[in-house]
Amino acid sequence: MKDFFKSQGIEFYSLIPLNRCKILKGYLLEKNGFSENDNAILFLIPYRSEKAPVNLTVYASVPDYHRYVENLSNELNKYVKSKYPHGNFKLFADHSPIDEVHASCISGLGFIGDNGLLINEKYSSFVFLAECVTNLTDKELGLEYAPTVSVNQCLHCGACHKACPSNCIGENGKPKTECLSAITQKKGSLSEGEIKMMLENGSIWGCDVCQNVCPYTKNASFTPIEYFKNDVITLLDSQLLDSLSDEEFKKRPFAWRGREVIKRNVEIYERSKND
Ligand code: B12
Ligand code: SF4
Ligand code: SF4
Repeated sequence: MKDFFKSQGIEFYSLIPLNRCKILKGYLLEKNGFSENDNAILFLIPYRSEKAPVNLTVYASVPDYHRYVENLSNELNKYVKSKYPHGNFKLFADHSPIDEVHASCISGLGFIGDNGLLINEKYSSFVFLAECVTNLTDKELGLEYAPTVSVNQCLHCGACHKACPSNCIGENGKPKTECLSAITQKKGSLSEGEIKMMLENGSIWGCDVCQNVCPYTKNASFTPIEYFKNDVITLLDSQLLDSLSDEEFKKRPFAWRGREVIKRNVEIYERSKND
């Protein structure tokens, strides 16, 4: 498996038994023929492009990572077919059976910041988290289980807490349903307060405030993965949005909500520029 990750340019990966993970959607394991006695190889997908977005978050400006994982899954299937004919492998990301932040942390791939995100020493939190679930053992995979290592820690500097526009961070933080990221993705109409918050924080899809202010982001590396370097949208306006064919639209991270929600946000943004 080391060869596979190397061939795909994936630098950070680590094996852990699933029974150490927090299971969020157990049915995804059962549906794919796995149990909690199987293993997961957690890995990081750095995605921050050098082209800084103007009115989107970094994750919304690059092509959709779910598609990247789909392509990777095809590559994995080709690889394991001859090497491990009796193995069962399945890649997950986001729509996943486990709490990925917790699992990546206990795999030693980074630490959990006060902003709730997995922070990696090289890429900061601008990494998507994914995992390859398999019924094969550590020996068969040629991997060792992650040791309980201590990696760098959150500085508890308070920068994310202070900057969070929704007051979601910290012991008395509001629930994550009030996170600006969730608000920008909500269907229906937004309240005046929500609109103000979205415009003040510069992104019409998602929120990067607690990542941008984190000291670990200052010297973080950009993505080495070609998929996230090309086809980056830095400014999304109505003209660009309307010009995207259905096929092109489907490649964007905001597509899963349909055109209406992102169109609403683009219109709010444009109205504010004209005022
Ligand atoms: C639902 C969801 C959201 C919701 C709600 C977030 C939430 N935390 O509930 C919304 C829409 C708000 C959201 C926003 C974002 N999300 Co989101 N989200 C998810 C999703 C699908 C499930 C999260 C979940 O329900 N976890 C379970 C609950 C119980 O977790 P929790 O309350 O946050 O806390 C748990 C852990 O964080 C951990 N934990 C927390 N603190 C500590 C401390 C210690 C010491 C330890 C050991 C553990 C620990 O234990 C807690 C209990 O299990 C995950 C993918 C996944 N399958 O995990 C992505 C995920 C967390 N999101 C991701 C991203 C990128 C984002 C955004 C940055 C996107 C953006 N730019 O707008 C923002 C960031 C918001 C933030 N600061 O958290 C990435 C995070 C990557 C990373 N480096 O950590 C994930 C992992 C998706 C992926 N596959 O890459 N998200
Ligand atoms: S993503 Fe934005 S709103 Fe959500 S916790 Fe981070 S700073 Fe707060
Ligand atoms: S901004 Fe400071 S407190 Fe917040 S996650 Fe980064 S190091 Fe931790």
